[in-house]
Amino acid sequence: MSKKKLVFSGVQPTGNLHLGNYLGAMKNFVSLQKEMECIYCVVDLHAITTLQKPEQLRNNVLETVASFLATGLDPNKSIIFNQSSVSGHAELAWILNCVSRIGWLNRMTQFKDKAGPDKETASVGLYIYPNLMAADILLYKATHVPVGADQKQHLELSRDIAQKFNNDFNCKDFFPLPEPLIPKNVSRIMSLRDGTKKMSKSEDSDYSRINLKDSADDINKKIKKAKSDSDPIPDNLKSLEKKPEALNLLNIYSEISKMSLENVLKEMSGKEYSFLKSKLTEILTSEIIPVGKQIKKLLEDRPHLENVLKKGREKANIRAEENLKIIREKVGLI
Ligand code: AQP
Repeated sequence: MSKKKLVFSGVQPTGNLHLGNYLGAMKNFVSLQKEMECIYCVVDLHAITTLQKPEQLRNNVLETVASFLATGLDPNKSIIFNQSSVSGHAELAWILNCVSRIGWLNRMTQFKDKAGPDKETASVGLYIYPNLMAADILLYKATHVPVGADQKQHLELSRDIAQKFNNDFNCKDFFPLPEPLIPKNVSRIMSLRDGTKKMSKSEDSDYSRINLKDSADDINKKIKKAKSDSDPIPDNLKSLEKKPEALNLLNIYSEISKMSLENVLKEMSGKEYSFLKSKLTEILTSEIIPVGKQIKKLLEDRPHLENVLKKGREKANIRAEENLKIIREKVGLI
């Protein structure tokens, strides 16, 4: 088995990328690119597990590529492409559908959250989405997967599927068991309106999230309106246990200012949340506005973005085909 480290991760082109995607995943993508070989994928097949408008989906794919580049991914260092353009993802997903167990999928909490109370009407694709995610990773025999904490359970399933394939087809160590790389402090950025829910693109209220393309005025308004607490900022974490919205704002500030949460509390204890909010607006504006401007600029040159995808697809496809050839043999497919 090759011991070489290889990173794989994906982002769904389902609309405006937000601060959760940025802090939970994309910043990590950029720092990993300096240390390891990386493959970053715009996972359009995952996006269609819920109905998408075709024209909008095409635009969202390019916007996700623009966001990758704007946050610092370099197509000369990392492979950047869209999932549906490498058919091996769908082929391996089918093979892994036959390895994965219904009982394993039944435990996936994200399906329960996304399908809502009437899960009978959810698409089959949404239900088997974690098998496709396993295929995305295993197709390249990736060893490390940078994701937010919401994806931890899916990563564990990918490991189970890899292990079962290796056992079923008597090929110990064929698929590496991929390890999640989850940022320690900002593993889950929460909604600005409800600190018990993760910040998400599909949440109805735009006030629940900071989008990468938000204007300074949007950021200011959203942070002003964000839920916090009427008590002053405490000097210890314990007092924040039942105050998820306040904790979330402090966490975001701590991450972007690169100060530990303890030091943030030391600096701010006794002050009102309006003080934190003005500091947070300032720091978010200086971090996010340049990214948003760069996304908009990149979107003016669609041929460039299409070319990035084309080059990435060519590189990804070579690797995928090499691995698939062996996988087909192992399974007995001619
Ligand atoms: N709130 C979050 N905090 C930390 N990390 C997050 N991620 C997403 N939301 C947060 C991480 O971003 C990467 C890309 O996620 P995705 O867009 O592919 O899918 P998602 O997790 O389903 O994101 P959303 O915003 O919730 O999308 P919708 O609303 O379309 O379902 C992943 O690594 C994820 O962990």
